[in-house]
Amino acid sequence: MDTKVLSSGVPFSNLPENYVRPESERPRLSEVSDCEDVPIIDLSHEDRSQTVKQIFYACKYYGFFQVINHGVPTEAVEKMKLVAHEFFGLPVEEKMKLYSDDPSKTVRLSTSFNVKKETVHNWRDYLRLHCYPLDKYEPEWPSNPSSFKEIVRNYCIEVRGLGYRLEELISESLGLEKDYAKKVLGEQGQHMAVNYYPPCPEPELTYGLPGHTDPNALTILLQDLQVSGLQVLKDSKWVAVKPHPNAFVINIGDQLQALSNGIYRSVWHRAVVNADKPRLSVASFLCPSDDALISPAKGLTEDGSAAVYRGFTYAEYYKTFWSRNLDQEHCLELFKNQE
Ligand SMILES: O=C(O)CCC(=O)C(=O)O
Repeated sequence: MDTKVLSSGVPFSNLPENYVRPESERPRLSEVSDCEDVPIIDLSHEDRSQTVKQIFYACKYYGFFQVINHGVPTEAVEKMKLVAHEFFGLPVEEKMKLYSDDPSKTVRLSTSFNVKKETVHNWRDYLRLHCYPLDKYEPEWPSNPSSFKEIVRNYCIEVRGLGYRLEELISESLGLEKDYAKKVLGEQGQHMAVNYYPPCPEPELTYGLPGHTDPNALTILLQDLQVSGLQVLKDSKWVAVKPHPNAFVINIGDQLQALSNGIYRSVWHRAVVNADKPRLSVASFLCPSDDALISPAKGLTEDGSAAVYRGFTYAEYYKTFWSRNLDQEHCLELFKNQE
């Protein structure tokens, strides 16, 4: 049976041809080393100005960091991981009830990235959910496993709170008012991608997700502690981000890069796969409201620095992002002011 998804319960002995990247685009796993100096920021630190400085450094030089003592209860995190595993362990017929390759769907199980647009596929299945406002979207979420809605709802609330705290720290770190980003980004949407990467027969030839930047404002990623796979581009080299216990990985998205006038980086990152074990990650995305007008913050151009990007609405940006392949040039390049 052609089930469309990879997590059908039947293991693969060969990598199907339409997952094989051309030689020049392969991940070259043996050349990737661990990132030894990933910034780890303790959000329970008493001295806020110290935390703000760490955030500045991490966002400017890395575009990503890990947070610990972040306030999201361990129980909420563990339950989220368990229910995600349970979901992907369901019989394929049950999961396929939610299958769609239409990116505009607010709840969908899908595979790869954008199957209708891409020529080479990625070794990933994912459940994508819109999560805010909760009362609007929760009724559409899977009701199998039976605890799914309650667990994911709770997790979403906690993660949103963390996102807001981080946006405040990020605004302050740019020398802006604490609520600057929150005001500009409007009534922020929240999306979740529960990513499931099954064991892959030939991990050297393909990706879970190829290099990309995130189109939203901020990403809060929960990584599988046992199975690593996240890599980021640092100083033009791919490096592996080893999972840190009880941490989230935070990525600056394209919108915060634009708002910061390019001081902060929406980092290129990718997920690689392995032959032995399935890997799970849960990405939570905070997204500006559709009509939010994004442009470099005035406070960052008042000294005469040129605004690197033109103003645009998030709706315009998002449409452009999804009309392209994931691994093309940085989507923000298309929104630059002429020099
Ligand atoms: O699985 C990962 O580590 C990365 C996930 C990711 O980049 C995404 O969902 O956009």
